[in-house]
Amino acid sequence: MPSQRNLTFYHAVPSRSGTVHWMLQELGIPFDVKLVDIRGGEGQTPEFLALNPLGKVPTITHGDTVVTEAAAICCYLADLYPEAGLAPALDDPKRGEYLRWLFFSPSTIEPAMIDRVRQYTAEDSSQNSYRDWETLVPILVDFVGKADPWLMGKSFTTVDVVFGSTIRFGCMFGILPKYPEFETYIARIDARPAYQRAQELDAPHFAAAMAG
Ligand SMILES: N[C@@H](CCC(=O)N[C@@H](CS)C(=O)NCC(=O)O)C(=O)O
Repeated sequence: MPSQRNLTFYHAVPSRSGTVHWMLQELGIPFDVKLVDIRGGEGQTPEFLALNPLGKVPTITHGDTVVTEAAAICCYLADLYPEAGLAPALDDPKRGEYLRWLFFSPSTIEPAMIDRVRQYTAEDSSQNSYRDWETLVPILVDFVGKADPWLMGKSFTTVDVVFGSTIRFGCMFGILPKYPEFETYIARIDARPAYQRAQELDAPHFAAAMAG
């Protein structure tokens, strides 16, 4: 049943909020967009900091509920609209695996990619959430290579939106090697109408950001 509470999406292009925009397009639900000029300091206004004290997008408000963090927002939305079939039900045996990979992106892959870009190597890999790059990348290649055609199997889920966005970002910026497993999977993402819709709607904002 559609939610009666108003959904507002705080978005910036380009940014991690692109993941949430894709998710919203997959769900095909009504929402209001508020563009936040994060590069111009709009994330630091008292009004926005009251929603997200880090001053970051993505952020959503759903009625009086505020959700921040891309993966948490996508998880929240998938559970809010179970009829879209983007998340296994709470008692589905696949739920554990779903949550594992959904949160693997921000808690494990992203810190690894950031350390990689900054050329930071911890002396003791047990201090890293991702252990080390050499251990992590084959795990990603194996998981993505087994997509059939989606990461959780036959059904497209929120894991594809969140994990898929991270893999896509990593390959696009040359952080992750362009393994065929990644490229084949990214081509599937690119063919999704909802992904294309989000890109098309964001295109003018992207052009403006690049021009500015
Ligand atoms: N952990 C957050 C990170 C969000 C984040 O870093 N957003 C960036 C854009 S990609 C941002 O809003 N930056 C503006 C700023 O820090 O002022 C998430 O996963 O959603």
